[in-house]
Amino acid sequence: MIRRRFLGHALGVGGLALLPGWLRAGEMDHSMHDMGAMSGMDHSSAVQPLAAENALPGNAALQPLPKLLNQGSQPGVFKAELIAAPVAVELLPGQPTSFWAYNGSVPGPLIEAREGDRVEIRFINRLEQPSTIHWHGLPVPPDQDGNPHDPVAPGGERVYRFDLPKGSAGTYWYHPHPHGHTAEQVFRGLAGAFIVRAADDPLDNIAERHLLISDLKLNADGSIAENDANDWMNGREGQFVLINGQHQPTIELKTAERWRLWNACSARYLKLDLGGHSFSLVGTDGGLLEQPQTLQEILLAPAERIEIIVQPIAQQQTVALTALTYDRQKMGNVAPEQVLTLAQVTIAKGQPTGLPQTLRAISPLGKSSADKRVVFSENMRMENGQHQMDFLVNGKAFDMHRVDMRSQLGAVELWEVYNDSHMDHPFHIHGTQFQIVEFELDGKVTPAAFLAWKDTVNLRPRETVRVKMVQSFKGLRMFHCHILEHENQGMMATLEVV
Ligand SMILES: [Cu+2]
Repeated sequence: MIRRRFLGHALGVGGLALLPGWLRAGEMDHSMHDMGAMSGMDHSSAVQPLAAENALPGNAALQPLPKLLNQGSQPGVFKAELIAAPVAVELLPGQPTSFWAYNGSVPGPLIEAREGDRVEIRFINRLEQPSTIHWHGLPVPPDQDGNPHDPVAPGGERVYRFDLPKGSAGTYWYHPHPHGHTAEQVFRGLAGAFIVRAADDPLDNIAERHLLISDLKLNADGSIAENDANDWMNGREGQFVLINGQHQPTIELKTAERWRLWNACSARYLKLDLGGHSFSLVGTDGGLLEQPQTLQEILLAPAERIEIIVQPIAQQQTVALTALTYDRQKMGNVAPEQVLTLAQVTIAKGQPTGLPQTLRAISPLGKSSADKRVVFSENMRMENGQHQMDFLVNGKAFDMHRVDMRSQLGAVELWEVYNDSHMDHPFHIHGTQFQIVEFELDGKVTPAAFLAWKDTVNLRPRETVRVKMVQSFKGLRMFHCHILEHENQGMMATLEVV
């Protein structure tokens, strides 16, 4: 019934029960596809038993992300095709899992382009739902940025075109953003990494490794679990956390390495720890910091990215890369947080590589010409005798046909975002990078520790963050909570840049 091509196997990399990015599969036939295409908004779906937590093996060497090949022949143009379609992958023996994938790969292929490049990606939608591609974090014109207003119909296609300006080098990603289907399309496998490189990268002498972290909620029969009521309330977390599609892989670090990490989970927070070893934070969502920052752990909220330098140590040691417990104040009767092992890392004995004191200059955004206030809130109400949660921005659920705010093209604005709820929510805005000015919680104001470019920032319950930003294209921009179940249920609003 299911045709499969295991390219990874042909390349001599074994282990069918893994889900590495290089493992591609043929399309599924339609009967399976229809089963997988049930609406993710159905809160009353029959609950199936989940696969056991030891059902996926680990301990295979971490594979690099597959790359999207540039099919363009002109210098300075990155031209390629992304096809969203169902694929079947055998994670559990004899029980194939139907993912939705870009070019048959979970996660999708890595796009690597350079500052100054023009990007032209033909997107072909072979799903049975409308979809779009949103270029998360990149300064892409609104009509090219996969807004829910611009769906690509099932069976349809379009070309996304945009330029990568100087200064845009950084660690981005791409994922669907259609109205009402974003959470489901991402948790079924549609997300990929996008790196923009600078001509003059001060760290380009250091070997690079990519860790795209995603989350998988798998039923015992191999199907991807539907969201249950708890997932819709707190955001979905699976029993498996994957790196580049692999469960608990191994990493061998022989010399200093520059790691780019993506939190591509729907809702899981990752408080990353490397066996207590310190590392240098060198970049955030929108590229390099001014100076490296030495850290021992860092919280990566959904959609955030970082670049870190991991160095050899005095004696070789194997340590776990873990997600430490972090209480994001989930509601209801939920399991206590647990430390999660993400990977085993063998760090070689050796001398650390010196890092430049200055990575680049970041100019602080100047005086704001307009102030905006955004309030995230939740509201519990009864509907047909059942509890129903609303997730709101400034008291309203998302309406695609309403403009919620307007900004002037090119104006520096100060945005005050307040989380008036009991749960953490990560704030994300499209089309630009912002600078965090300060946080405020319980009357205590904490200035940002250093200048950095960000497009996503976490808010604790009752916390305020103040950020400065500029929008550089006219048109509609979305801003929303990046717990995708919350976004899906209305914690999103529309900014019109005029
Ligand atoms: Cu949220």
